[in-house]
Amino acid sequence: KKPQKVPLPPFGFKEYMIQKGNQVNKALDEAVPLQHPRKIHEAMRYSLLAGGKRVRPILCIASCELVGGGEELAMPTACALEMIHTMSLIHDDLPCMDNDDLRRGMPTSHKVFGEDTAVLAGDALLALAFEHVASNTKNVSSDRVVQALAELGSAVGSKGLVAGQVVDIESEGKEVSLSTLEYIHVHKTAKLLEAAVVCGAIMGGADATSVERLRKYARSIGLLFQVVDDILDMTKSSEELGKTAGKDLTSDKATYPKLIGIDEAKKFAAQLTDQANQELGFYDPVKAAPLYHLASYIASRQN
Ligand code: GRG
Repeated sequence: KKPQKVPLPPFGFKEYMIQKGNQVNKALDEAVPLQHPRKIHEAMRYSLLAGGKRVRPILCIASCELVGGGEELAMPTACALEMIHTMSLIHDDLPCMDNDDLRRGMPTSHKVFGEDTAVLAGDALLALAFEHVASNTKNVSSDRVVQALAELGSAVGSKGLVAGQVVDIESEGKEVSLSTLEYIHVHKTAKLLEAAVVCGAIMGGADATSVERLRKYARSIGLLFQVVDDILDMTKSSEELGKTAGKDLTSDKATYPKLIGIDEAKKFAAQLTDQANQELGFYDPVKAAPLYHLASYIASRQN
């Protein structure tokens, strides 16, 4: 069947995000009880339950439901994705990395708990992510659970987030080519979003064709997420400085608007949205409504 371009199906997206977000927050709260040793669990909970849009868990659940699985099949993986995302933020904020004082509007983990505990809270969240999927996924074959665990591991390690971070650090203060910028974005941001969608599909019982179709959708929205972030960064810093958009000189960090201009960056974002929607054209538009709207949300988000 040929994919068809369809208009965005009507859907209560805001309510959907709130409802799924609440379910995820409840499951995360239960996944990390405040136990002995208290300080490390306080630090894990502090960062994990500090808000955040919960985009990765919701993508995972939406993908699982699209292929016919119930939310409960994907919930442990959805939680694991947020644990991994949170640990990457804790480590990214450390003095040896970006040295940030604020995250999600609150003091960063190392500012509150000290650097030693922040490192360990990240490590513990990473380990718990894998344990949580392996121990708490119910009614999914072990083959599928193992496949999802492998997908998660590859998204995080030296072929995934860590690769992106390493190349990002190496590129600091240097002129960065478009292909290096894309490498950084694909690895630091898109890989985990890809794992979210792919793992959701695996847990939901998708066949191999569907998993790969949804992987393509996820690759497009993964890069889109970061291109939009770059555009937002530029617009925000320009507004703050009362400058014209497109002339941001506040940091030497490479971004899409800086390398190709704001208009081309916006065109690229539109292209990526179209590519993502094309993959969804193979599915019933009503069932795919959450993923259509998630792509559109990522394309037009303001934070
Ligand atoms: C993963 C083992 C391991 C180590 C960490 C530090 C590091 C290696 C990688 C950096 C990863 C990083 C900080 C990527 C940026 C990801 C990103 C786009 C963050 C913002 O995501 P949002 O907008 O944030 O979804 P909220 O707060 O809404 O969750």
